[in-house]
Amino acid sequence: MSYLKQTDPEIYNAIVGEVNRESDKLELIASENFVSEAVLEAAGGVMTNKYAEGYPGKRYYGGCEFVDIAENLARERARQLFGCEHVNVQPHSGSQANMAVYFTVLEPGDKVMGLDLSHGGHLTHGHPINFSGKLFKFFSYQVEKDTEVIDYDKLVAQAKEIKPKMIVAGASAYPRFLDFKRFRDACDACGAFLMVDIAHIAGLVATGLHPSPIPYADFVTTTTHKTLRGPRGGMVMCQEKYAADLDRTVMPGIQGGPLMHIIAAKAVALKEALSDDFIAYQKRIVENAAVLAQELKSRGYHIVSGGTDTHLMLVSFIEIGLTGKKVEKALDSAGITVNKNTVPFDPQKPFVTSGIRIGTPAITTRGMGLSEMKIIAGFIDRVIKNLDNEELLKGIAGEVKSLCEKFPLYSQRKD
Ligand code: DSN
Repeated sequence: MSYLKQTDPEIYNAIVGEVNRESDKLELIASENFVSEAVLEAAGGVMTNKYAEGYPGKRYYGGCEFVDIAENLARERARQLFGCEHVNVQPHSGSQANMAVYFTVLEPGDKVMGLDLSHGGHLTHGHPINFSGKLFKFFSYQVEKDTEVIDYDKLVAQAKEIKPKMIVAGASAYPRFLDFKRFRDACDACGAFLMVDIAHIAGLVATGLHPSPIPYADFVTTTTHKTLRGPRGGMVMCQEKYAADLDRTVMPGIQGGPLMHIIAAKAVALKEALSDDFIAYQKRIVENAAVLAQELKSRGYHIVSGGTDTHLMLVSFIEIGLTGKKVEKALDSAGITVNKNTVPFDPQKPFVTSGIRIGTPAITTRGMGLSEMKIIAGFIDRVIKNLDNEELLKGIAGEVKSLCEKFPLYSQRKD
């Protein structure tokens, strides 16, 4: 980063600070990951300079022969990885991927069903303060109070009653497998489209560790930066019959020029995701999450739904009367990064919450395994039992740093 150091020392120092933060702390935010140096190179490359409205072979600008190579590779690799008929790799984010699908087949005011945000859903699945909830008439489905999972018979019954034009499956804080066949049943019961947002589980779906929605869904959206371990961005997959409408909705419908450097980086990440190493990596993510959940459970914590099938777990503090806000802050002081998260039937506001969400994709990328999960569960437990003991939290931060040093990350960037 010698150019940056000279041109803009303030940004240079902020980036070095971030490299050190990522290296020295335990990153347990379930939606984050550490991309490879190859992905970083592509994302930081000269394709950022290029305007390329349109699609490969059919652009509104000249000089697109090399960005066309990048976008075609991204599309081919995504189709191969997920076994989908068509893919659009241009959405700048997961929100825009979801917006593209809604605008492809819905009209303002149409009825849609989505998982309640406080039960694990996402803002773009119909929250009233989000464009989705403002433009469309969303109805929430929820998890059950006793099991903390979705009851699919109830979902089908709710779909029959509401008769939505679309059902959105997918979540940002749901630790169990989603049953896409049952979602299809619910859609078929009322003639609805099925959109599945696999942003969180894309890496697991790509490697067969979570059942795929492709055989059941009309549209599948994802981000590319969570378990898929690519650059920050979005993607939409669909059946061929929707391809032309979807592509027109993405551009010119909701976006202008695609971010070609990010599309190139998506292509690189998708190539990495097609490797055997990536399958082994995803298996380790799931094994690590299962062990971490079990270790916390055996220390008496309430793990929502009793455990996890995926890369994440939710810890509920409703019974012990703590807030996610307080626990998040204390963990941060101890060098452990998580996010506070609402849990089902949470009495607290979203900025306070009664839970935290924990995920293993990032720490698994840096090579941590089962024995580290046991150590990390111990750290978390000690923090929660000593939330106000700053001296002890500082001591744990030292132990966290020593653990992290055994699993180096971006060390050549710490100049
Ligand atoms: N903000 C993401 C997450 O943390 O799950 C979802 O978009």
